[in-house]
Amino acid sequence: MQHPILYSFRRCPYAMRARLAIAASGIQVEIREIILKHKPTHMISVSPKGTVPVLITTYDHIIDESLDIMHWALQQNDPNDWSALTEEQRQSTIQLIQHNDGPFKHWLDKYKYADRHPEQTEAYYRQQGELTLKTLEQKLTENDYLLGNTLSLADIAVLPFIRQFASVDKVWFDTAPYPHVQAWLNHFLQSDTFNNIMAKLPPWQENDPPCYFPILSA
Ligand SMILES: N[C@@H](CCC(=O)N[C@@H](CS)C(=O)NCC(=O)O)C(=O)O
Repeated sequence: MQHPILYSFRRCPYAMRARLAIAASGIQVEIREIILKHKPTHMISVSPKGTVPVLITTYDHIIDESLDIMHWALQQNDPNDWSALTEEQRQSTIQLIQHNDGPFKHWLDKYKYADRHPEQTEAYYRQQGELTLKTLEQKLTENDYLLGNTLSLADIAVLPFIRQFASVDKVWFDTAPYPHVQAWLNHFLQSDTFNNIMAKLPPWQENDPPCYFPILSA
């Protein structure tokens, strides 16, 4: 194996955070875009839990949790110092990510698919998510990014989920009273960092020639 293999899904926020870290590290992987309803047999055989992202390293080691993939990439090369954190920042990062992947993701899914959860209204689910937006707004009032004045692992891990929350009702989000969250998200969405990991790829099929990520500029 010359390159690690990354099973990914373009719009998945977990896969996005993994691709962001891999791209930042400069490690080149063979990327395999999947369709969630038709997961490749090989992916399931190496990671039966069936979620993306899945990374198979060159030593045939399987990493199938997005945060572990981020750490794997940044431990090898972290030119932006995204994971150069003080102990206090490290603790804040853990808290922010645990909250994001736990309660916030729970309400995000309900808000996104409110029609499948008629026990409460869409507005109720959004209000639960807004509790998180309020916390982030407070942090971003103090600093440009979640942990200070530079982008770090915490922003990279959380931003793809805030993007998803914002996209449920963009008109509402753009006029909601969270100007610092809006600016933080918009800055990220317009960045090369984000756009470089969002290139569209056809779904991978066995016998396809390898497709590499990130795409190296000439
Ligand atoms: N804890 C996992 C969660 C990954 C996850 O849930 N990914 C979603 C896509 S966004 C998935 O693959 N879901 C399986 C499915 O929809 O079949 C991680 O951090 O990597």
